Amino acid sequence: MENDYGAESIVALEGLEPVRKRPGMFIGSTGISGLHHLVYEVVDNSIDEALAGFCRNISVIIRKDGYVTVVDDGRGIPVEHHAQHKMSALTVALTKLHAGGKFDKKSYKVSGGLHGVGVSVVNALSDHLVAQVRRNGKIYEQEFKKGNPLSEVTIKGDSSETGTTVSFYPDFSIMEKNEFSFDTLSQRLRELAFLNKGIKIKITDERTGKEHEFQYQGGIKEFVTYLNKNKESINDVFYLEKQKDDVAVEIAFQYNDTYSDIIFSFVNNINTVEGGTHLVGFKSALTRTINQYAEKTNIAKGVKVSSDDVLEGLTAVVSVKVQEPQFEGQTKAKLGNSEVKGIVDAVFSAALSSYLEENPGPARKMIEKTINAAVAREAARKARELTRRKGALDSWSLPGKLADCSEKDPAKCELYLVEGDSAAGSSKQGRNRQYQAILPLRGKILNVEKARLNKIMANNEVATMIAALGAGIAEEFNISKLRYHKIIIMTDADVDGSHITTLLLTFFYRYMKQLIEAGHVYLALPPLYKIKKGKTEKYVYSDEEKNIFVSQIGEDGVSIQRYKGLGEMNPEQLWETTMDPRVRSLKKINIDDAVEADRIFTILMGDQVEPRRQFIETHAKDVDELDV
Ligand code: 0RA
Repeated sequence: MENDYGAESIVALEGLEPVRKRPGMFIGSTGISGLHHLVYEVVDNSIDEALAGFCRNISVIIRKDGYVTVVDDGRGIPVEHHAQHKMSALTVALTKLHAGGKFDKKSYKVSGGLHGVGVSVVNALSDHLVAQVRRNGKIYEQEFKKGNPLSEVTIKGDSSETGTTVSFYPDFSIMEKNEFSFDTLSQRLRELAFLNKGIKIKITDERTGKEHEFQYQGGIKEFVTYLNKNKESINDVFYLEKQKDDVAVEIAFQYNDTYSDIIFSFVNNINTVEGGTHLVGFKSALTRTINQYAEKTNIAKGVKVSSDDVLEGLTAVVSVKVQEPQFEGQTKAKLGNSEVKGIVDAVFSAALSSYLEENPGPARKMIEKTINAAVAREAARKARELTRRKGALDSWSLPGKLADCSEKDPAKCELYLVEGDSAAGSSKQGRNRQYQAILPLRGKILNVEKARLNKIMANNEVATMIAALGAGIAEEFNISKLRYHKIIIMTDADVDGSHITTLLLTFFYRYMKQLIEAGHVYLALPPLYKIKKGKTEKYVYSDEEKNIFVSQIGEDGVSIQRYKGLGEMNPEQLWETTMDPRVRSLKKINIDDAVEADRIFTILMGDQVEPRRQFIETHAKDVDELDV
């Protein structure tokens, strides 16, 4: 069956019987989608007339009596005598298969529904159809029943306008249900209005009084704006329209701050849901051009952006118009023409690289977005690899540095992230092994080559931490796998300590945001002073507390020791002051803390020198040891 359905055999066909015999072959189905297809088929003819430059307005009316009417203000279907068929050209157009377009070889027929079969198919599947043509100052009309003329073409009156009106009532002995959907038709008409800029398309539902009118001077550029409407966008919409070797290429795209992509591709106004050569050309040009620019401007800093990375947050519409499209794939919705790949690639990469050159600001934002995607993806890969390398995260296969707890219920477990090996040693001895686990963090992780987050991820301690938490990272983060419900950052109360805290919070915020949102992250608050008098010892956590205590016991013979670092406390002291749930105080981190940490991190680690200088100046008194 599929083999009969070549262009040649259709051209050879004359009458409309085959359409009524095998409607599915011509309109896909006799169900609801086939029913809507009838409307699109008529509209497509009007769109063609518009693309030829002769029609500006198209109106679709769903009528109460079950008819659908399509009105356009094109030149009107020719009514003149057709020499070969010895009848009016209008009759030929409506009663012969594939007659449309044959009148006018110059016209660039690009639209046409999935099957592109013409208005005669609609006639064949209509119980009643009225075609009215306004042309030559006259109004002509011809009526049909199940595809057969009920009358000659007759002159009904005078008109100074031109155009075509087709009203049809589907033949429900063939079509299944009379259920024209306003929403379905409206959506496709909106799409057609985006795809064919400037054309005004109106749809009216006389059953309900609903009405939509679409007209987009910006074409698919406005389509992208529409698709990104409720999203935070990263750049203005890029737009390209160019013709090369008979292929018209139109591309619009814009990044938003989400992680998923929306790409619509079209060939001759048909949505190619299976993609094809035009989409391949688009994606490869996008990836290559972004990489080239990122490398040249040194924004990439060695990060290579993959084709997946450039898709993150991308909203794009790729529309091509091709003289002889070859459709392939399961649903014939994939473009096969191989030449189109090179054409789209060439025109798009040229235009995109000039755009990037000419708009360094937006270019930078776009590139950074894709680089962030690449970094996150790489981090996720490393975390996966690490997890795989360590085997399942059972206690015996956990990272060696981790002193795990014996409790298995995550809700009862705590993980202390401890700055420095000596403090980690004390806390390992002082802890309650039942439910407290200790992971040492080397003091200088923040300064790893002026750490960018991606480098930090490669840092062994951080990788170990990801493995110990057990919940993965970035888009693969799964909070239900979290092994500890309290993650407690324990650092010295000095500049290095607060840097490590900033780094960890930034890291959690960017790659494990849910951890913070769910309230799993805490700061340990070690004491600031130890006050000693005779045999009495007291740890205090603030200057106020210190002053109060000293004036209770009197100043004589009192020694006040300021703790410089956790390492100065012995295991018992660490337990008594900082880790024992009965006495310790913890600060629960909320998202605002994390946002602030992220901001500080960006200032400290970012490429912009000026804000960093300002930050350091402002905070000079607290950051005398700063090493950036
Ligand atoms: C063939 C030739 C010409 C116009 C059309 C078809 C035409 C078909 C439809 C179907 C719905 N609306 C339409 N509008 C135009 C051009 C004839 C000329 O040269 O004037």
